[in-house]
Amino acid sequence: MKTACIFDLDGVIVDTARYHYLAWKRLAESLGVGFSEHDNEALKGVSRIESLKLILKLGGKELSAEEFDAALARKNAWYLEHIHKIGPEEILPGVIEFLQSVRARGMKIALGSASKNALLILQQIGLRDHFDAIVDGNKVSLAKPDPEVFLCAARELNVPPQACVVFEDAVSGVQAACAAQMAVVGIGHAQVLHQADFVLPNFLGMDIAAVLAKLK
Ligand code: B16
Ligand code: MG
Repeated sequence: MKTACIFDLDGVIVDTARYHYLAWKRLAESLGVGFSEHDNEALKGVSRIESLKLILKLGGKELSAEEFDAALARKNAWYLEHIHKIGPEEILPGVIEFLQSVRARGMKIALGSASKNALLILQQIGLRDHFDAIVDGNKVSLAKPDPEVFLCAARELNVPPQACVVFEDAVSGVQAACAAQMAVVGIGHAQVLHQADFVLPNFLGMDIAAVLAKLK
């Protein structure tokens, strides 16, 4: 029996990917590396450190440990310039109604995100109070596809992994949920997220009853 839902943040609750893109592009160009929206796809769901490693690889660049940390800090400052301006209008379609259906069914709700800015983003969009537990990049050290973030969320909710349904938009996140032995609903394209139990384009017109029926 499923008693809890765990939601990824970026790409599931809110689309912050374009703000990550703008900040990574600014950083990449400051380092003399060209960076396109296509390149940005590989960074979705990937931690901040791993994202910078990918960009350096793309440009064939190397940085000292100090330069690497300074670059991470610059990127985050530029990202936060955007995040401080966002509000509830950035919540993806159907998300609020879906969260309400989960709550109405008496199920618990957690966030399982790689972002170290997750709490700030939830506060900016006014959804903080919808979550019983928030597990983000400040609480876990192993990046998706490691299952740590979702296992930690289940522990915080005090439910077994098998009782959880994860909602994820990134391939690495779907793999993390599978490794945690949780049911997983992909949000996005079925060809990309083929390891999910099933895939929805978004939450529009969906409620938790329909999801649980599909998982049977
Ligand atoms: P931050 P998610 C992920 O969020 C993003 O998809 C990914 O692009 C980002 O690099 C990562 O968070 C770390 O974010 O720099 O804010 O700590 O999809 O796991 O909610
Ligand atoms: Mg995501």
